[in-house]
Amino acid sequence: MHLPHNHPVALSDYTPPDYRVESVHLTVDLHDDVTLVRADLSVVANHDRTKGIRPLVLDGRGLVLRCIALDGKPLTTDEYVRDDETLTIHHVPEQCTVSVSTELKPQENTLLEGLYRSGGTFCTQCEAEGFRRITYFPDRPDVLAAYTVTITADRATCPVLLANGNLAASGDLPDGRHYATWHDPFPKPSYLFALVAGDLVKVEDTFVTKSGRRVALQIYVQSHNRDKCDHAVRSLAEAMRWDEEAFGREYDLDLYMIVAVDDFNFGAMENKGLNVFNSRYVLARPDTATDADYAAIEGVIGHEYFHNWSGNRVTCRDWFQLSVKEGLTIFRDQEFSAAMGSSAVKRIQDVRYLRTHQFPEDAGPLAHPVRPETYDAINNLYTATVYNKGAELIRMLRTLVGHDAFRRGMDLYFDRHDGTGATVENLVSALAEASGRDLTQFMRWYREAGTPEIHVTGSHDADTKAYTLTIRQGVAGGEPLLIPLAMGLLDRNGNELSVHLDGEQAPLEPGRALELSRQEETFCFRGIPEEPVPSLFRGFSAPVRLHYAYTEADLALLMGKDGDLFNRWEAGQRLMTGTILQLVADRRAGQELRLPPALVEACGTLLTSGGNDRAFLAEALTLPSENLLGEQMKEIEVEGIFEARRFVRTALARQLRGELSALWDQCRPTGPYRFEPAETGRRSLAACCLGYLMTLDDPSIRQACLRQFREADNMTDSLSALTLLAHTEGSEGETALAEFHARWREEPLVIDKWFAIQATSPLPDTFARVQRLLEHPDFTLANPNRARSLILSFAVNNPVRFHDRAGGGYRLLADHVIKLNSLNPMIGARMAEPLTRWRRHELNRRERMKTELERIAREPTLARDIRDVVTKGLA
Ligand code: 0A1
Ligand code: ZN
Repeated sequence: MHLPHNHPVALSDYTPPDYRVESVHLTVDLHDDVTLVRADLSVVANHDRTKGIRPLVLDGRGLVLRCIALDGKPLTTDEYVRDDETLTIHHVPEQCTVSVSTELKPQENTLLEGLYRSGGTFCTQCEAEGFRRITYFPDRPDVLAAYTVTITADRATCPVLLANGNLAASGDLPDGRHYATWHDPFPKPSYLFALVAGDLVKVEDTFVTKSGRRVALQIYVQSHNRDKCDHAVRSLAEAMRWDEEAFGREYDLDLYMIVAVDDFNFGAMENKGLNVFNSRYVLARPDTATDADYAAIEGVIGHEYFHNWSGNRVTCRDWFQLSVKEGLTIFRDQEFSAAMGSSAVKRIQDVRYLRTHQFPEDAGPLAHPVRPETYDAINNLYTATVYNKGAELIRMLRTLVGHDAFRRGMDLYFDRHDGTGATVENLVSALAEASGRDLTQFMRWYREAGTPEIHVTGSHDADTKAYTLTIRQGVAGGEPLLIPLAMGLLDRNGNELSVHLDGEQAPLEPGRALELSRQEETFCFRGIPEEPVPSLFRGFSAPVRLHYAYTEADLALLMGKDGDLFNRWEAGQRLMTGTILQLVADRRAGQELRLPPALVEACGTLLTSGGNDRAFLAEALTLPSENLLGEQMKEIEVEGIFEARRFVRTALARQLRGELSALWDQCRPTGPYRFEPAETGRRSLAACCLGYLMTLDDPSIRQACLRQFREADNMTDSLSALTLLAHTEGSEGETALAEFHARWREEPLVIDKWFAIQATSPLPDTFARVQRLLEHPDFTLANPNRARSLILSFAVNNPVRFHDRAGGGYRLLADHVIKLNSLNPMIGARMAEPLTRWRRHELNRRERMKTELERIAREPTLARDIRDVVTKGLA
C-alpha cells in the first residue's frame, strides 16, 4: 500500500519558517486546456545564517513545473531537488525573488482542492493545503504575504475575474481575452488566497461601517440564481453590524465579495475579501429553501464574515491551533444567530448538534483533543471537536471570566496578534490578562479528548436547612478540569430559591456559575427549607455528561417551571429518553409496551400551556433522535430504539390527538412567507403537530398533509408535508415525490432534498430505493452535496435501514468510499466515518462493518485522507 507522508505531523516539531515571503505576484492564465501559473515570490531568510544557511523548501503537489528562476536567472535541474511533495533550493541568498511557472488542468481536478472548475466557473479552495496544488510555495499558515494577482481569461466565457482585495487594473487583451489585477494589502497566509473566473451575475448592496466607510457587498452567482440572493445580502449586512456592536470589529476593505459555486467540499471558505461558498449556503427563495436553510445561510454567512477578524486578521500559527479560528468563530456565529432569533432555541439546537456529532466522535476511534498533538491528514481535522467543542471552550471561558472581561480580553487578543498567526495559549492568555484570572487549569480542556462525566448527588438536612451537592468529575487522565456549573434550586412548587453558599456573604449573583476544579467537591447552600430540585448546568454551561438521579416528578417540575429555558427542554429530553430506553428494555424482555402516564401528562401540559414561544414548544415536544438514544446505550439496539421510539410517538399522538389537532389549527399560516422568529416558530410547531398526527394512519390527515404539500407558498411547509408523506405507508408519498421532482428538476439544491427524503425514509424498502437512486440520471458522486444527500443521509440519518442486518448498507457505503478514493478523497474520508463506529454495535453488525473497513484498507493505493480514517477505525 502506498501512502505519501504516512507519518503524523507533531505539534512538538513546530519551528518557525526558515524563510518568509513578503510579497507574491501571481499571474494566472486561464484556458480550457492548460492553465499557466507564474509566481514571483519575494523571499527573505528567517533564520540565523551565521549558523549555517538553510535550504528553501517549497511545497507543491501534482504540479507540472515549467521553469524556476532565482533573481531572474533560470535554475538548472542540478540546482534544485524535487519530489512528490516539495521543491528544495539549496543555495538561496538572504533576500531574493523566486519565480516559478507551473501548468495545471483545473477542468480535470475532481478533488475540489486547489484550482478547479465548478459548472464552468474557475474557482479555488486552498485551506488547508490547496495552494500547493496551484504553485510551489511555503504553504503554511505562519507565512503571511501581500498578494498581487493578475488573471487573464477569455472574455466571452469568463467575463468576471476576481481575486482577494481591491481591483487595481483591468482591460482587454488580444484574441478576445482580458485581464484583471487584484491587490490585497493585508498580509495573509496562502490558505486564504482565492481566485474566481466565470460567467456570473452580481447582486449588490452597500454597508456603511461604524466609522462611516462605505463597503460594497457583492454576491456572484449564475444568472438563473439572481433571484435567490436577497437573504444572503441581508444576512451579510446584519453580520457586519452585529460584529461592530458585539465585538467592536469593523470591516477593513472597501469590497466584500461572496461567490456561490455548486461543487464545494465543505460549507464555505473565508478567503480574504472573496469568500467562496457552497451554493446551498447562499441561495434561498421562499419556495426553494426551508426555514432551516434560511437559518443556516444566516449562520454560515455570519461565520465566514466573522473570520475576517478571527481567522484572517488574526490567523492560526499552525494547524494544531485550528480552533483559535474555528472554535472562536463558531462561538461568534452562534451568538450572532442567537441574537437574530430565539437564543434558547439556538442553544438547544447547538447542544443537540454537539451531542449528535461531537460526543460520539469524542467517544470513538477518531477522538482527539480540541488542540491535538499530532495529525495524519490535515483535512480530517475539520471536525466537530475542533469546531463545536472548541466553541464550547470559548463559551466556558466567557462564563468564567464574565462578559466584560471577555470582551476586553478579545480586544487585547485581536490587537496583540493582528497580522500574525496565534496559538491557543495566546488566546487564553489574553483572556487571563484581561480578567486577572489564572486560567492554567483551563488549558487542560484543550489537551484532553473525551467528554467528562459529572456525577452529582444532593442531600438535604431539614434541621439545619442546609442542602449539599457533592460533585465528582470522572476524568480519563485523572487531573480535574476547571468547569463552570451554572445552576439554580427550585422548591417543590417550582419557585426559584436563593442560592446562598455557606460561608459567603451574599447569594450567588444571577448568571454567576459555581466553579468545579477538584476531582470531588461539595457545595453547601444554606436557608433551604425543604429538599429542592437542582437545575444543573443551566444553558449547558459545560460540555459534559451529567449524572444525577432525577425522579420523573423532578423532571416534570423542571420541564414546567425551570427559569432556565434550556433546562426546561433538557428535563423533557431526559424524561423522554428514560421512557424510551425503558421501553427498549421491556421489548427485549418480551413485555408489552405501555406508555407511562407521566410522559403523556408532561406533553399534554406543554400542548395546552398556551406558551407563546412556539419555536421552543416545538423543540420541547420533539423526541430525542434514534442516534441520540443510541448514544445512551452501551451497545446500540438499532431495532429496539426504532420500535420503542415509534411506539412512544404513536401512543402520544393517540392520547393527545385532540390537543395536537387544536394546536395544529392554531398554527395555520395567516399570510405570505416571511423569515422571522415568530413565523419560523409557528411553522416548526405546525410541522411537529402534523408529524405526531401523521402517525395515526388516518386518511383524512394524509389528505390534509397532501394538500399542504401542494398548496404551501413556501418550501418549509411543502417539504415537511412531503417528508411525512414519503415516510408513511400509502400511495400519497409516491405521488408527492413524483410531483416534487417534476416541479423542481432544474433546481439542484431542491433535488438534493428529494434524494435525502427518500434516503431517510424508515419504510422497509428504503435500501432498495437507495440502490435505485444511485442509478438515477440526477445522481452523481462528483457533486459533494448530491453525494451527501443520498449516501451520507442514508448512512447517518437512517439507522434502522442503514444498519440492516444483512449488511447491504455497509457494503454500499464502502463501495462509494472506494469510488471516491480517486475522485474526491476528502468526501470519501467523511463517508468512511460511520463505519468506524462498529464497536458500538452487536456482534453481527460489528463484524460486517469491520469487514467493510478492511476491504477499503486493502485498496492498493489509498488516499491519505481515507487511509487516516480507516486506519484509526481499525486500530
Ligand atoms: N475554514 C472554512 C472551512 C473549510 C475548511 C476546509 C475546506 O477545504 C478543505 C473548506 C472549508 C470554514 O470554517 O468555514
Ligand atoms: Zn470557519
